[in-house]
Amino acid sequence: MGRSKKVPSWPFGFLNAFNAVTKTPQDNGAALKQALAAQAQAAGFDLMAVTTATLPDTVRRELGAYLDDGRHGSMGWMADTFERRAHPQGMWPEAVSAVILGMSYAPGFDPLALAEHPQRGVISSYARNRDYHDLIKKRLKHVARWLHQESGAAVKVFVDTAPLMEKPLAAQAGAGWQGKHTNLVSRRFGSWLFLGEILTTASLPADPPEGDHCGRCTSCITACPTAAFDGPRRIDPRRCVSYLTIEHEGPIPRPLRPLMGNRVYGCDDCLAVCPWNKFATPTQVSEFLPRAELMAPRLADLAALSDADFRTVFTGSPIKRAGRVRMVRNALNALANGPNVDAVPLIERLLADESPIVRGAAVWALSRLAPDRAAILAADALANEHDTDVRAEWAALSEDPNAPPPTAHTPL
Ligand code: B12
Ligand code: SF4
Ligand code: SF4
Repeated sequence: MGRSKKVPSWPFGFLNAFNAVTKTPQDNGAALKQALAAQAQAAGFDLMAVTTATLPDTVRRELGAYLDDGRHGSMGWMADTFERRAHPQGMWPEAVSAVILGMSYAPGFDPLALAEHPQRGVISSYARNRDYHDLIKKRLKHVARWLHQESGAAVKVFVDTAPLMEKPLAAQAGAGWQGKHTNLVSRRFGSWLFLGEILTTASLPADPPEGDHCGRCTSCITACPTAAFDGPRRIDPRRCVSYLTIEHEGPIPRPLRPLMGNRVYGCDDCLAVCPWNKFATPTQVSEFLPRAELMAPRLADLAALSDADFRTVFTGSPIKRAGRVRMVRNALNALANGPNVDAVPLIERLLADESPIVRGAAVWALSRLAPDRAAILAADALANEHDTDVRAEWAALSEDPNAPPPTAHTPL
Protein backbone atom coordinates (compact mmCIF):
# COMPACT_ATOMS: atom_id res chain seq x y z
CA MET A 1 0.00 0.00 0.00
CA GLY A 2 1.12 3.58 -0.36
CA ARG A 3 3.99 5.20 -2.09
CA SER A 4 4.48 2.98 -5.09
CA LYS A 5 0.77 2.92 -5.93
CA LYS A 6 -0.11 4.34 -9.35
CA VAL A 7 -1.92 7.62 -8.76
CA PRO A 8 -5.26 7.90 -10.56
CA SER A 9 -6.73 11.20 -11.75
CA TRP A 10 -8.76 13.06 -9.12
CA PRO A 11 -11.67 15.45 -9.38
CA PHE A 12 -9.82 18.24 -7.60
CA GLY A 13 -6.84 17.82 -9.89
CA PHE A 14 -4.29 18.18 -7.10
CA LEU A 15 -2.71 14.78 -7.36
CA ASN A 16 0.77 14.01 -8.47
CA ALA A 17 2.96 11.14 -7.48
CA PHE A 18 3.65 11.15 -3.76
CA ASN A 19 7.07 12.55 -2.99
CA ALA A 20 8.33 11.53 0.42
CA VAL A 21 11.33 13.88 0.31
CA THR A 22 9.94 17.16 1.57
CA LYS A 23 11.41 20.33 2.96
CA THR A 24 9.02 21.98 5.41
CA PRO A 25 6.20 20.71 7.66
CA GLN A 26 3.77 22.43 5.24
CA ASP A 27 5.29 20.57 2.28
CA ASN A 28 5.06 17.35 4.26
CA GLY A 29 1.38 17.98 4.94
CA ALA A 30 0.66 18.79 1.30
CA ALA A 31 2.42 15.67 0.06
CA LEU A 32 0.67 13.52 2.62
CA LYS A 33 -2.65 14.99 1.57
CA GLN A 34 -1.98 14.25 -2.08
CA ALA A 35 -1.12 10.68 -1.31
CA LEU A 36 -4.13 10.37 0.96
CA ALA A 37 -6.38 11.56 -1.85
CA ALA A 38 -5.00 8.81 -4.06
CA GLN A 39 -5.76 6.27 -1.36
CA ALA A 40 -9.28 7.64 -0.96
CA GLN A 41 -9.96 7.45 -4.65
CA ALA A 42 -8.55 3.95 -4.89
CA ALA A 43 -10.85 2.96 -2.00
CA GLY A 44 -13.84 4.10 -4.05
CA PHE A 45 -14.58 7.58 -2.65
CA ASP A 46 -15.77 10.19 -5.14
CA LEU A 47 -14.60 13.23 -3.23
CA MET A 48 -12.09 14.23 -0.61
CA ALA A 49 -11.72 17.61 1.08
CA VAL A 50 -9.83 18.71 4.16
CA THR A 51 -10.51 21.23 6.89
CA THR A 52 -9.42 21.93 10.43
CA ALA A 53 -11.13 19.92 13.18
CA THR A 54 -12.91 23.05 14.38
CA LEU A 55 -16.27 24.70 13.72
CA PRO A 56 -17.28 28.33 14.28
CA ASP A 57 -19.46 29.33 17.23
CA THR A 58 -22.39 30.01 14.88
CA VAL A 59 -22.78 26.26 14.37
CA ARG A 60 -22.89 25.69 18.12
CA ARG A 61 -25.47 28.47 18.51
CA GLU A 62 -27.64 27.14 15.68
CA LEU A 63 -27.54 23.61 17.01
CA GLY A 64 -28.40 24.98 20.45
CA ALA A 65 -31.40 26.94 19.09
CA TYR A 66 -32.64 23.87 17.21
CA LEU A 67 -32.42 21.75 20.36
CA ASP A 68 -33.91 24.43 22.64
CA ASP A 69 -36.88 24.52 20.31
CA GLY A 70 -37.27 20.73 20.70
CA ARG A 71 -36.82 20.18 16.97
CA HIS A 72 -34.91 16.96 17.52
CA GLY A 73 -38.20 15.40 18.70
CA SER A 74 -37.53 11.90 19.98
CA MET A 75 -33.89 11.94 18.80
CA GLY A 76 -32.83 12.51 22.41
CA TRP A 77 -29.27 11.47 21.57
CA MET A 78 -28.82 14.79 19.76
CA ALA A 79 -29.43 16.78 22.94
CA ASP A 80 -27.56 14.28 25.15
CA THR A 81 -24.41 14.75 23.08
CA PHE A 82 -24.71 18.52 22.56
CA GLU A 83 -21.32 19.45 24.06
CA ARG A 84 -19.47 16.86 22.00
CA ARG A 85 -21.55 17.45 18.88
CA ALA A 86 -21.19 21.24 18.83
CA HIS A 87 -17.47 21.06 18.16
CA PRO A 88 -15.29 18.24 16.74
CA GLN A 89 -12.70 18.82 19.44
CA GLY A 90 -15.45 18.48 22.03
CA MET A 91 -15.51 14.86 20.99
CA TRP A 92 -11.77 14.45 20.50
CA PRO A 93 -9.63 17.33 21.86
CA GLU A 94 -6.44 16.14 20.11
CA ALA A 95 -7.99 16.20 16.62
CA VAL A 96 -6.23 18.65 14.29
CA SER A 97 -7.63 17.98 10.81
CA ALA A 98 -10.88 16.63 9.43
CA VAL A 99 -10.78 14.69 6.17
CA ILE A 100 -14.20 14.65 4.50
CA LEU A 101 -14.90 11.74 2.19
CA GLY A 102 -17.98 11.62 0.00
CA MET A 103 -19.63 8.82 -1.97
CA SER A 104 -22.26 9.56 -4.57
CA TYR A 105 -25.46 7.53 -4.56
CA ALA A 106 -27.09 9.51 -7.38
CA PRO A 107 -30.06 7.41 -8.55
CA GLY A 108 -30.41 6.39 -12.18
CA PHE A 109 -34.21 6.64 -11.83
CA ASP A 110 -36.69 9.36 -10.89
CA PRO A 111 -37.13 9.06 -7.10
CA LEU A 112 -40.47 10.89 -7.32
CA ALA A 113 -42.02 8.70 -10.05
CA LEU A 114 -43.99 6.47 -7.66
CA ALA A 115 -46.06 9.33 -6.24
CA GLU A 116 -48.75 8.51 -8.80
CA HIS A 117 -49.00 4.85 -7.73
CA PRO A 118 -50.91 4.81 -4.43
CA GLN A 119 -50.81 1.01 -4.11
CA ARG A 120 -46.99 1.11 -4.03
CA GLY A 121 -44.68 2.34 -1.30
CA VAL A 122 -41.87 4.82 -1.87
CA ILE A 123 -38.56 3.88 -0.27
CA SER A 124 -35.95 6.60 -0.30
CA SER A 125 -33.23 6.10 -2.95
CA TYR A 126 -30.52 5.74 -0.35
CA ALA A 127 -32.24 2.74 1.21
CA ARG A 128 -33.05 0.58 -1.81
CA ASN A 129 -30.05 -1.69 -1.34
CA ARG A 130 -27.22 -2.13 1.18
CA ASP A 131 -26.66 -0.07 4.30
CA TYR A 132 -24.28 2.75 3.35
CA HIS A 133 -22.94 2.93 6.91
CA ASP A 134 -21.33 -0.50 6.56
CA LEU A 135 -19.76 0.14 3.17
CA ILE A 136 -18.48 3.62 3.97
CA LYS A 137 -17.13 2.67 7.38
CA LYS A 138 -15.16 -0.19 5.86
CA ARG A 139 -13.65 2.12 3.25
CA LEU A 140 -12.97 4.88 5.79
CA LYS A 141 -11.09 2.42 8.00
CA HIS A 142 -9.01 1.31 5.06
CA VAL A 143 -7.97 4.88 4.20
CA ALA A 144 -7.49 5.86 7.85
CA ARG A 145 -5.25 2.86 8.47
CA TRP A 146 -3.07 3.98 5.59
CA LEU A 147 -2.88 7.50 7.00
CA HIS A 148 -1.86 6.18 10.39
CA GLN A 149 0.78 3.85 8.95
CA GLU A 150 2.16 6.54 6.68
CA SER A 151 2.26 9.43 9.16
CA GLY A 152 2.09 7.89 12.61
CA ALA A 153 -0.85 10.20 13.33
CA ALA A 154 -3.82 9.02 15.36
CA VAL A 155 -7.06 8.60 13.38
CA LYS A 156 -10.78 8.07 14.07
CA VAL A 157 -13.49 7.41 11.50
CA PHE A 158 -17.13 8.52 11.48
CA VAL A 159 -20.19 8.06 9.35
CA ASP A 160 -23.56 9.44 10.38
CA THR A 161 -24.01 8.00 13.85
CA ALA A 162 -21.32 9.85 15.85
CA PRO A 163 -21.90 13.25 17.49
CA LEU A 164 -20.19 15.17 14.70
CA MET A 165 -21.77 17.97 12.62
CA GLU A 166 -20.89 16.38 9.31
CA LYS A 167 -22.54 18.88 6.98
CA PRO A 168 -21.09 22.11 8.41
CA LEU A 169 -17.70 20.41 8.52
CA ALA A 170 -17.98 19.23 4.90
CA ALA A 171 -19.08 22.72 3.80
CA GLN A 172 -16.16 24.30 5.61
CA ALA A 173 -13.86 21.88 3.77
CA GLY A 174 -15.26 23.03 0.43
CA ALA A 175 -16.89 19.68 -0.39
CA GLY A 176 -19.98 21.73 -1.29
CA TRP A 177 -22.36 24.04 0.54
CA GLN A 178 -25.37 23.52 2.80
CA GLY A 179 -28.34 24.04 0.52
CA LYS A 180 -31.65 25.45 1.68
CA HIS A 181 -32.72 21.88 2.45
CA THR A 182 -29.75 21.84 4.93
CA ASN A 183 -27.95 19.00 3.16
CA LEU A 184 -24.62 19.35 1.45
CA VAL A 185 -24.91 20.12 -2.25
CA SER A 186 -21.99 19.62 -4.57
CA ARG A 187 -21.60 21.20 -7.99
CA ARG A 188 -20.41 17.85 -9.22
CA PHE A 189 -22.64 15.39 -7.36
CA GLY A 190 -25.75 17.46 -6.64
CA SER A 191 -27.59 16.53 -3.42
CA TRP A 192 -26.71 12.83 -3.61
CA LEU A 193 -23.62 12.48 -1.44
CA PHE A 194 -23.11 10.32 1.59
CA LEU A 195 -20.57 11.81 3.96
CA GLY A 196 -17.88 10.14 6.05
CA GLU A 197 -14.96 11.64 7.95
CA ILE A 198 -11.53 10.85 9.28
CA LEU A 199 -10.47 12.99 12.22
CA THR A 200 -6.74 12.93 12.72
CA THR A 201 -3.93 14.45 14.74
CA ALA A 202 -2.05 14.98 11.46
CA SER A 203 -1.84 18.55 10.23
CA LEU A 204 -3.08 18.57 6.64
CA PRO A 205 -3.52 21.73 4.53
CA ALA A 206 -7.15 22.88 4.60
CA ASP A 207 -9.16 23.41 1.40
CA PRO A 208 -11.07 26.69 0.96
CA PRO A 209 -14.85 26.60 1.64
CA GLU A 210 -17.20 26.50 -1.34
CA GLY A 211 -19.55 29.48 -1.81
CA ASP A 212 -23.34 29.14 -1.63
CA HIS A 213 -24.76 28.41 -5.09
CA CYS A 214 -28.49 28.22 -4.25
CA GLY A 215 -29.11 31.76 -5.43
CA ARG A 216 -32.82 32.57 -5.59
CA CYS A 217 -33.91 28.96 -5.99
CA THR A 218 -36.34 27.70 -3.34
CA SER A 219 -37.40 24.45 -5.06
CA CYS A 220 -36.55 22.22 -2.10
CA ILE A 221 -38.51 24.34 0.34
CA THR A 222 -41.66 24.38 -1.78
CA ALA A 223 -41.36 20.67 -2.68
CA CYS A 224 -41.56 19.53 0.94
CA PRO A 225 -44.89 17.71 1.40
CA THR A 226 -45.11 18.48 5.12
CA ALA A 227 -43.74 22.06 5.20
CA ALA A 228 -40.77 21.01 7.33
CA PHE A 229 -38.79 24.16 6.48
CA ASP A 230 -39.54 27.46 8.13
CA GLY A 231 -36.81 29.23 6.20
CA PRO A 232 -33.68 28.53 4.17
CA ARG A 233 -31.47 26.06 6.08
CA ARG A 234 -34.04 25.92 8.90
CA ILE A 235 -35.64 22.52 9.32
CA ASP A 236 -38.12 21.20 11.84
CA PRO A 237 -37.43 17.46 11.69
CA ARG A 238 -40.60 16.70 13.64
CA ARG A 239 -42.47 17.48 10.44
CA CYS A 240 -40.02 15.69 8.14
CA VAL A 241 -41.20 12.43 6.55
CA SER A 242 -37.72 11.02 6.94
CA TYR A 243 -37.88 11.54 10.72
CA LEU A 244 -41.49 10.36 10.94
CA THR A 245 -40.94 7.14 9.00
CA ILE A 246 -37.46 6.19 10.29
CA GLU A 247 -36.69 7.77 13.66
CA HIS A 248 -40.07 8.35 15.27
CA GLU A 249 -41.30 5.41 17.32
CA GLY A 250 -44.83 6.35 18.31
CA PRO A 251 -47.98 7.11 16.37
CA ILE A 252 -47.47 9.60 13.54
CA PRO A 253 -49.09 12.96 14.47
CA ARG A 254 -52.57 13.02 12.93
CA PRO A 255 -52.26 16.29 10.95
CA LEU A 256 -49.20 14.96 9.13
CA ARG A 257 -50.54 11.53 8.17
CA PRO A 258 -52.46 12.57 5.05
CA LEU A 259 -49.55 14.70 3.83
CA MET A 260 -47.11 11.82 3.73
CA GLY A 261 -48.65 10.17 0.66
CA ASN A 262 -47.22 6.75 -0.10
CA ARG A 263 -43.75 7.35 1.38
CA VAL A 264 -42.87 4.45 3.68
CA TYR A 265 -39.18 4.92 4.42
CA GLY A 266 -37.33 8.24 4.20
CA CYS A 267 -38.07 10.95 1.69
CA ASP A 268 -36.19 12.28 -1.32
CA ASP A 269 -38.40 15.16 -2.37
CA CYS A 270 -36.24 18.10 -1.29
CA LEU A 271 -33.13 16.43 -2.68
CA ALA A 272 -34.69 15.26 -5.95
CA VAL A 273 -35.85 18.71 -7.08
CA CYS A 274 -32.43 20.32 -6.67
CA PRO A 275 -31.25 21.70 -10.04
CA TRP A 276 -27.64 20.84 -9.22
CA ASN A 277 -28.50 17.14 -9.59
CA LYS A 278 -28.32 17.52 -13.34
CA PHE A 279 -24.54 17.38 -13.09
CA ALA A 280 -24.59 14.11 -11.13
CA THR A 281 -23.78 10.86 -12.89
CA PRO A 282 -25.86 7.90 -11.65
CA THR A 283 -23.88 5.74 -9.25
CA GLN A 284 -22.41 2.47 -10.49
CA VAL A 285 -21.57 1.21 -7.01
CA SER A 286 -23.31 -2.15 -6.96
CA GLU A 287 -24.22 -1.84 -3.25
CA PHE A 288 -26.20 1.33 -4.04
CA LEU A 289 -28.00 0.10 -7.17
CA PRO A 290 -31.63 -0.54 -6.23
CA ARG A 291 -32.85 -4.04 -5.53
CA ALA A 292 -35.70 -4.78 -7.94
CA GLU A 293 -38.14 -5.69 -5.15
CA LEU A 294 -37.55 -2.38 -3.36
CA MET A 295 -38.24 -0.20 -6.42
CA ALA A 296 -42.04 -0.29 -6.08
CA PRO A 297 -43.08 -2.66 -3.29
CA ARG A 298 -46.82 -3.27 -2.86
CA LEU A 299 -48.03 -1.51 0.26
CA ALA A 300 -50.20 -4.50 1.14
CA ASP A 301 -47.10 -6.74 1.07
CA LEU A 302 -45.20 -4.38 3.36
CA ALA A 303 -48.13 -4.13 5.79
CA ALA A 304 -48.42 -7.94 5.89
CA LEU A 305 -44.78 -8.55 6.85
CA SER A 306 -44.22 -10.71 9.92
CA ASP A 307 -41.18 -10.07 12.08
CA ALA A 308 -39.32 -12.97 10.47
CA ASP A 309 -40.26 -11.86 6.94
CA PHE A 310 -39.11 -8.35 7.73
CA ARG A 311 -35.72 -9.54 8.87
CA THR A 312 -35.32 -11.77 5.82
CA VAL A 313 -36.23 -9.02 3.34
CA PHE A 314 -34.22 -6.26 4.99
CA THR A 315 -31.05 -7.97 6.22
CA GLY A 316 -28.08 -5.79 5.25
CA SER A 317 -30.40 -2.89 4.42
CA PRO A 318 -30.58 0.38 6.40
CA ILE A 319 -34.31 -0.28 6.73
CA LYS A 320 -33.60 -3.10 9.16
CA ARG A 321 -32.80 -0.48 11.82
CA ALA A 322 -36.36 0.88 11.74
CA GLY A 323 -37.83 -2.56 12.47
CA ARG A 324 -41.03 -4.27 11.41
CA VAL A 325 -43.39 -2.20 13.60
CA ARG A 326 -42.44 1.14 12.06
CA MET A 327 -42.50 -0.27 8.54
CA VAL A 328 -45.99 -1.75 9.03
CA ARG A 329 -47.18 1.51 10.65
CA ASN A 330 -45.82 3.46 7.67
CA ALA A 331 -47.37 1.07 5.14
CA LEU A 332 -50.77 1.32 6.88
CA ASN A 333 -50.57 5.10 6.77
CA ALA A 334 -49.68 5.00 3.09
CA LEU A 335 -52.55 2.58 2.37
CA ALA A 336 -54.89 5.04 4.11
CA ASN A 337 -53.71 7.77 1.74
CA GLY A 338 -54.83 5.97 -1.43
CA PRO A 339 -57.92 4.21 -2.77
CA ASN A 340 -56.77 0.94 -1.21
CA VAL A 341 -60.10 -0.62 -0.18
CA ASP A 342 -58.81 -4.06 -1.26
CA ALA A 343 -56.56 -3.92 1.78
CA VAL A 344 -59.44 -3.67 4.28
CA PRO A 345 -59.38 -7.40 5.28
CA LEU A 346 -55.63 -7.16 5.94
CA ILE A 347 -56.13 -3.95 7.93
CA GLU A 348 -58.82 -5.63 10.02
CA ARG A 349 -56.40 -8.44 10.84
CA LEU A 350 -53.82 -5.86 11.97
CA LEU A 351 -56.34 -4.39 14.43
CA ALA A 352 -55.35 -7.38 16.59
CA ASP A 353 -51.58 -7.03 16.10
CA GLU A 354 -49.46 -7.43 19.21
CA SER A 355 -47.92 -3.97 18.71
CA PRO A 356 -50.09 -1.05 19.85
CA ILE A 357 -48.37 1.15 17.25
CA VAL A 358 -49.58 -1.18 14.49
CA ARG A 359 -53.06 -1.49 16.02
CA GLY A 360 -53.38 2.30 16.22
CA ALA A 361 -52.24 2.76 12.61
CA ALA A 362 -54.72 0.06 11.54
CA VAL A 363 -57.57 1.95 13.22
CA TRP A 364 -56.58 5.08 11.31
CA ALA A 365 -56.34 3.21 8.01
CA LEU A 366 -59.69 1.52 8.53
CA SER A 367 -61.36 4.79 9.48
CA ARG A 368 -60.14 6.33 6.22
CA LEU A 369 -60.87 3.40 3.89
CA ALA A 370 -63.98 1.87 5.48
CA PRO A 371 -65.40 4.34 8.02
CA ASP A 372 -68.72 2.49 8.40
CA ARG A 373 -66.95 -0.77 9.20
CA ALA A 374 -64.70 1.04 11.69
CA ALA A 375 -67.76 2.49 13.43
CA ILE A 376 -69.27 -1.01 13.74
CA LEU A 377 -66.09 -2.45 15.28
CA ALA A 378 -65.38 0.49 17.62
CA ALA A 379 -67.49 -0.44 20.67
CA ASP A 380 -66.12 -3.99 21.00
CA ALA A 381 -62.59 -2.89 20.25
CA LEU A 382 -62.67 -0.16 22.90
CA ALA A 383 -63.94 -2.63 25.49
CA ASN A 384 -60.89 -4.84 24.92
CA GLU A 385 -58.19 -2.25 24.27
CA HIS A 386 -55.95 -1.13 27.13
CA ASP A 387 -53.36 0.97 25.31
CA THR A 388 -54.06 4.70 25.73
CA ASP A 389 -52.91 5.69 22.23
CA VAL A 390 -54.96 3.00 20.50
CA ARG A 391 -58.00 3.90 22.57
CA ALA A 392 -57.51 7.51 21.45
CA GLU A 393 -57.51 6.35 17.80
CA TRP A 394 -60.84 4.56 18.31
CA ALA A 395 -62.27 7.50 20.21
CA ALA A 396 -61.25 9.89 17.43
CA LEU A 397 -63.63 8.07 15.06
CA SER A 398 -66.40 10.21 16.47
CA GLU A 399 -64.57 13.45 15.64
CA ASP A 400 -66.31 15.90 13.32
CA PRO A 401 -66.28 14.19 9.90
CA ASN A 402 -66.76 17.58 8.23
CA ALA A 403 -63.61 19.10 9.72
CA PRO A 404 -61.35 20.48 6.95
CA PRO A 405 -58.49 18.16 6.01
CA PRO A 406 -55.09 19.19 7.35
CA THR A 407 -52.83 21.16 5.06
CA ALA A 408 -49.05 21.38 4.95
CA HIS A 409 -49.30 24.35 7.32
CA THR A 410 -51.56 22.82 9.95
CA PRO A 411 -49.72 23.12 13.28
CA LEU A 412 -48.97 19.88 15.11
C1 B12 B 1 -30.30 14.08 12.68
C2 B12 B 1 -30.17 13.77 11.20
C3 B12 B 1 -31.33 13.72 10.43
C4 B12 B 1 -32.67 14.17 10.98
C5 B12 B 1 -32.67 15.72 11.07
C6 B12 B 1 -32.14 16.41 9.79
C7 B12 B 1 -31.52 17.78 10.01
N1 B12 B 1 -31.31 18.49 8.93
O1 B12 B 1 -31.20 18.18 11.13
C8 B12 B 1 -33.66 13.56 9.95
C9 B12 B 1 -34.13 12.20 10.44
C10 B12 B 1 -34.88 14.42 9.61
C11 B12 B 1 -32.74 13.36 8.76
C12 B12 B 1 -33.20 13.24 7.47
C13 B12 B 1 -32.38 13.09 6.36
N2 B12 B 1 -31.07 12.81 6.36
CO1 B12 B 1 -29.99 12.91 7.96
N3 B12 B 1 -28.78 13.13 9.38
C14 B12 B 1 -28.90 13.53 10.62
C15 B12 B 1 -27.54 13.61 11.32
C16 B12 B 1 -27.37 12.39 12.21
C17 B12 B 1 -27.31 14.90 12.13
C18 B12 B 1 -27.74 16.20 11.41
C19 B12 B 1 -27.62 17.39 12.31
O2 B12 B 1 -26.57 17.62 12.89
N4 B12 B 1 -28.70 18.19 12.46
C20 B12 B 1 -28.73 19.33 13.34
C21 B12 B 1 -28.92 20.63 12.56
C22 B12 B 1 -29.02 21.79 13.56
O3 B12 B 1 -27.74 20.78 11.81
P1 B12 B 1 -27.74 20.96 10.20
O4 B12 B 1 -28.79 20.13 9.58
O5 B12 B 1 -26.33 20.88 9.72
O6 B12 B 1 -28.25 22.50 10.08
C23 B12 B 1 -27.37 23.61 10.08
C24 B12 B 1 -28.11 24.82 9.57
O7 B12 B 1 -28.92 24.51 8.47
C25 B12 B 1 -28.82 25.34 10.78
N5 B12 B 1 -30.19 24.87 11.07
C26 B12 B 1 -30.88 23.84 10.57
N6 B12 B 1 -32.10 23.79 11.10
C27 B12 B 1 -32.20 24.82 11.96
C28 B12 B 1 -33.26 25.23 12.76
C29 B12 B 1 -33.06 26.33 13.60
C30 B12 B 1 -34.18 26.78 14.47
C31 B12 B 1 -31.81 27.03 13.63
C32 B12 B 1 -31.60 28.20 14.51
C33 B12 B 1 -30.76 26.61 12.79
C34 B12 B 1 -30.98 25.51 11.96
O8 B12 B 1 -28.02 24.94 11.90
C35 B12 B 1 -27.08 23.91 11.54
C36 B12 B 1 -25.67 24.34 11.90
O9 B12 B 1 -25.26 25.44 11.15
C37 B12 B 1 -26.56 13.59 10.08
C38 B12 B 1 -25.22 12.88 10.34
C39 B12 B 1 -24.30 13.75 11.17
N7 B12 B 1 -23.73 13.19 12.20
O10 B12 B 1 -24.12 14.92 10.86
C40 B12 B 1 -27.40 12.85 8.99
C41 B12 B 1 -27.27 13.37 7.54
C42 B12 B 1 -27.38 14.87 7.59
N8 B12 B 1 -28.45 12.85 6.89
C43 B12 B 1 -28.27 12.57 5.66
C44 B12 B 1 -29.31 12.19 4.77
C45 B12 B 1 -28.90 11.59 3.44
C46 B12 B 1 -30.66 12.41 5.12
C47 B12 B 1 -31.88 12.28 4.21
C48 B12 B 1 -31.66 12.77 2.79
C49 B12 B 1 -32.35 10.80 4.21
C50 B12 B 1 -33.61 10.54 3.44
N9 B12 B 1 -33.57 10.50 2.12
O11 B12 B 1 -34.67 10.33 4.02
C51 B12 B 1 -32.92 13.17 4.97
C52 B12 B 1 -32.89 14.64 4.49
C53 B12 B 1 -33.81 15.54 5.28
C54 B12 B 1 -33.29 16.99 5.35
N10 B12 B 1 -33.77 17.85 4.49
O12 B12 B 1 -32.44 17.28 6.19
C55 B12 B 1 -26.84 12.77 5.24
C56 B12 B 1 -26.74 14.04 4.38
C57 B12 B 1 -25.62 14.01 3.36
C58 B12 B 1 -25.47 15.34 2.70
N11 B12 B 1 -25.17 15.35 1.41
O13 B12 B 1 -25.60 16.37 3.33
C59 B12 B 1 -26.10 12.87 6.61
C60 B12 B 1 -24.92 13.81 6.65
C61 B12 B 1 -25.62 11.43 6.95
C62 B12 B 1 -24.39 11.05 6.14
N12 B12 B 1 -23.29 10.77 6.83
O14 B12 B 1 -24.37 10.97 4.94
N13 B12 B 1 -31.45 13.34 9.12
S1 SF4 C 1 -36.93 14.81 3.37
FE1 SF4 C 1 -39.04 15.17 2.59
S2 SF4 C 1 -40.27 15.73 4.36
FE2 SF4 C 1 -38.09 15.90 4.97
S3 SF4 C 1 -37.56 18.03 4.62
FE3 SF4 C 1 -37.06 16.96 2.71
S4 SF4 C 1 -38.92 17.09 1.44
FE4 SF4 C 1 -39.51 17.64 3.54
S1 SF4 D 1 -33.17 22.95 -4.56
FE1 SF4 D 1 -32.44 25.07 -4.91
S2 SF4 D 1 -32.48 26.03 -2.89
FE2 SF4 D 1 -32.63 23.82 -2.55
S3 SF4 D 1 -30.53 23.16 -2.21
FE3 SF4 D 1 -30.93 22.91 -4.41
S4 SF4 D 1 -30.24 24.87 -5.34
FE4 SF4 D 1 -30.42 25.21 -3.13
